[in-house]
Amino acid sequence: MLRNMTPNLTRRHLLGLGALQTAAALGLTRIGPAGPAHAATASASRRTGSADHTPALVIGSGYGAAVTALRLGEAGIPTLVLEMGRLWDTPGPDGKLFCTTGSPDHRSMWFRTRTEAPLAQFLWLDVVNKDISPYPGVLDRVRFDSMSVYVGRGVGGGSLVNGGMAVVPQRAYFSEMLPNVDAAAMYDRYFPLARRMLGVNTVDPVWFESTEWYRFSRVSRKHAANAGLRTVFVPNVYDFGYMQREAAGQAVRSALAGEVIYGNNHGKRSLDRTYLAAALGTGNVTVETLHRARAVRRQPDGTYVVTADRIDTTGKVVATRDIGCTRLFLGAGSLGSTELLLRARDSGALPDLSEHLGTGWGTNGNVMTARANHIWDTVGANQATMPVMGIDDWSNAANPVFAEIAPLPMGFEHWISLYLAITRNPERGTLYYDAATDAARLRWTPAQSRVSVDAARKLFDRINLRNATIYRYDLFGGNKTFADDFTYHPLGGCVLGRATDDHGRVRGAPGVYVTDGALVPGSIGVNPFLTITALAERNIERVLAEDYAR
Ligand code: FAE
Repeated sequence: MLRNMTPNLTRRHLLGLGALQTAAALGLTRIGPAGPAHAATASASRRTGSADHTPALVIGSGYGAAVTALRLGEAGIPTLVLEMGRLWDTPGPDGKLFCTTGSPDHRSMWFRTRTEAPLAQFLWLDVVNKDISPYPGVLDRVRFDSMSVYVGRGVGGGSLVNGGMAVVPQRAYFSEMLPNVDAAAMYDRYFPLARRMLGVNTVDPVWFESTEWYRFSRVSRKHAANAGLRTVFVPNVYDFGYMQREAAGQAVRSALAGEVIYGNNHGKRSLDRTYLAAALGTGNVTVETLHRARAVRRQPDGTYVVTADRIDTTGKVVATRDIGCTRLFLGAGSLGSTELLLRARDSGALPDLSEHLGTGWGTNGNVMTARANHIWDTVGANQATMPVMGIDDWSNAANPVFAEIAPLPMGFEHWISLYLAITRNPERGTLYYDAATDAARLRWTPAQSRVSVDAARKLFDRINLRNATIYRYDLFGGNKTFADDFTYHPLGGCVLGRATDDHGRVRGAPGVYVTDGALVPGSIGVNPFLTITALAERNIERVLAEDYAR
């Protein structure tokens, strides 16, 4: 079954979508250009004559990885993509690919016995989380001592679980964070390219003003305006034409049925329907799912070998494979790519990797908060899950904050205004390799999160004061008014120009590249996936032009 498709699919997308669809139906872990029935002879190994070597190996299938796989495939380079999660294209017994947020089941989270939703409580009661059976579910919460990180797992990475907001960062801040990147090229070429490829669109402002589904945004806009604050529409990759049909009762509901963090069954242009479908359509790209890359080593001839564990749906390792590659592209996300390189450096496999590896990690200043509205300021029982508006106070030099107006769709009126604030937090953490657990750990303290809370508090104190409202204490556990112990936006660890060169080439390992959010130094001021996509486009274009021309 194909989820509803993007309006401007090319023949290449359709070929790729067909391969994804058939692979899922057959329950295969290998999805290749020739279709899954021919998986054993899929292109990457066929062309090199060896089942264990591929010219290009991409780890992960999120934004950076998907861009890289497509451009390598278009250039005619046989490419293998390894993804630790599953392909989300097979309906469960309920006929749906993904479970709902309200009734999560095994599909919701990555090998858990209970869900770990960001909003743990309502009226101090643990009514949100549910017991589930362990399974390679689509959302993971990676826990470190004072910070946990939400990430997507599956073909498409974070695009499967995120809120779809596709925001171009403020140019001055982009240049401050990434001074060695030519901003003109990014803003003239790569951001527009990324927007087009991802299918970015904007809610119809006329419909927005009248629909019950965005009443919660309009109420928050009014309260922001009362405090003299500006709001802006935020573009998204959710198909708003589809959403309007949902509202009219003409299409199966997804964003209007509470679906988001555990996946959208319809409407969202996730990477499996954009970049990855196009990549498979080139005929040169193969995806292997349920494969977790664990180790990287260099061969005497300068090629690399990646050791990967193949797991089954119980999490058991059913095979361990060594896959050789001429070039290795890491797209396992900020945590995944950094961990692979830290392990390789500190275990002695790639001893020349940079001392900057693991540094420059940040939460993008994420902090969540909620306000209690007056009884007459109803936010609506019906709320769309895709945010479309933000309070934009980033130009306030004294306290820059960009706060997305977030939905809280509970199916009844609760008078809560929820926000995910992105603050300009200069604090940076460090990821390091812990040999005892063979995993990356994070040095990050509660004091470092407090910087984000202080900035968000200044903005929301102002809104509360002008509207005579208060914070909610019952949602985040421990009577907290700010959720400062998790992030949706992990960034950094292999920062561009430090652990890599200015185009993602890993220092100390020629032929290895970082393609994902690990390149961005901890903060970008807006939701990050558009920046990650555009940077990946820029970097792979240069790598194809220079490194493959040699
Ligand atoms: P990412 O998308 O995380 O992909 C990495 C992939 O690599 C995943 O599929 C992993 O399973 C896989 N992987 C990791 N380790 C391995 C390994 N060892 N072997 C094989 N595979 C591996 O990387 N951002 C926005 O811009 N707008 C939003 O509205 C937004 N909302 C969000 C909401 C939620 C709930 C979450 C969790 C995130 C949200 N984000 C949002 C963040 C966004 O999804 C994230 O920045 C990008 O997905 C990061 O892209 P990367 O390419 O870095």
